[in-house]
Amino acid sequence: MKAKKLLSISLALSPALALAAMLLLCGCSSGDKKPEDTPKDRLIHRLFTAVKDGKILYGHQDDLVYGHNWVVTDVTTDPLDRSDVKDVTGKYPAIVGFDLGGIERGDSLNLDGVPFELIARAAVTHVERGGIVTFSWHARNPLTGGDAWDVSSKEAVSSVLEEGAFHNDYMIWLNRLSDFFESLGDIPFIFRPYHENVGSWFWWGGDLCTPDQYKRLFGMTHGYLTKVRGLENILWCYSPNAAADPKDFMDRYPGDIFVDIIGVDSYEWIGDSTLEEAGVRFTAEVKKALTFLNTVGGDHHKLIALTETGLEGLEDPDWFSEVLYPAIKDFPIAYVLTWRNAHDRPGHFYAPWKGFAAEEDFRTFAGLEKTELLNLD
Ligand code: BMA
Repeated sequence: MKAKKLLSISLALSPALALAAMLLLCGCSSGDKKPEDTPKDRLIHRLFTAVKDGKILYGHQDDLVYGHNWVVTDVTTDPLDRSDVKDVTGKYPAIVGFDLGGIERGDSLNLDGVPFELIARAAVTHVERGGIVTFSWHARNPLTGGDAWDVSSKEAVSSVLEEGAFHNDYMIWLNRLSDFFESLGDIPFIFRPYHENVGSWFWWGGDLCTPDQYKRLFGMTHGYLTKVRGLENILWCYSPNAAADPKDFMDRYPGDIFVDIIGVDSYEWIGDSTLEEAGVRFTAEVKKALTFLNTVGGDHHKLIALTETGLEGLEDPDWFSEVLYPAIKDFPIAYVLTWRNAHDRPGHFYAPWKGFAAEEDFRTFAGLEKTELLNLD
């Protein structure tokens, strides 16, 4: 990390000096790089290879740090070998997701009460086992001090852009985020900031900022982490929520140089419908979104993924093999990630655990042709 210190010092002096320092430290220009030279290149290649082989990697949020009825309490020495997915299938998920909400304030626990120290150890452990990690970031509202869901002001995004009143404060937030990423060492990972941005439930949402402001927020974050902090191991993922018209995704697309993966978040909601109606509606939404992403991914040469999904409480015990799998199997997505199994909210889970009714179906899903969990050699 000494090289990064040198870079930070140069940056404090002048951006031009920093760029020169970066090139010096690399000992090369990016043109000298061979394909698959860096950890990031290798992860991109691995994901493209999975797609080429017709595989969809399965991911689960917060796996390893807690499950439906257990939680890791020994942050520093727990072996992190428990997983609801592994309890049921014998394998860890290929991808594990974690959320960094709270890192911006310097908190020691994330918004769901997970110590960042534990998240860092679990992320590195998972990668050392051969898995892949992805981070989302439910950052607090920088203008109001409320949480990520505080949409009381339409000025939050503009307030942190270069000319905004909270720009410097936001740089401190990005600095803390970067410190966390730097603490992971050289592992490559997927970062998915400012997600579900076509909807309007987060301060960076569709009605809360203009497309240009959104793109500037994403680009500014990318620029700070990569150019200022020299974090080169990040696969940047842009992941709007499934919108009625998927074309809306691209109004806020940050641009090819800022994005490695284009994903979409889509959940099944039952509401007043029957299970069957909800399944049909979800399937149609996922297929519509992935049909669009397939075209866009091809046009822009990007990986595509179903970055968040699930049916809360798995009321449909055959959901994984009979609803999710048929909805995704014909699309070249690199991965699908189901949301977390909260240990402190009994109904808030998205993957089965040992003893739950949908256990058998999940084993069926795990054994289907396209599904890939983590194969430990
Ligand atoms: C949501 C819920 C919340 C949680 C948030 C961030 O979908 O699971 O309970 O705080 O994600 O993890």
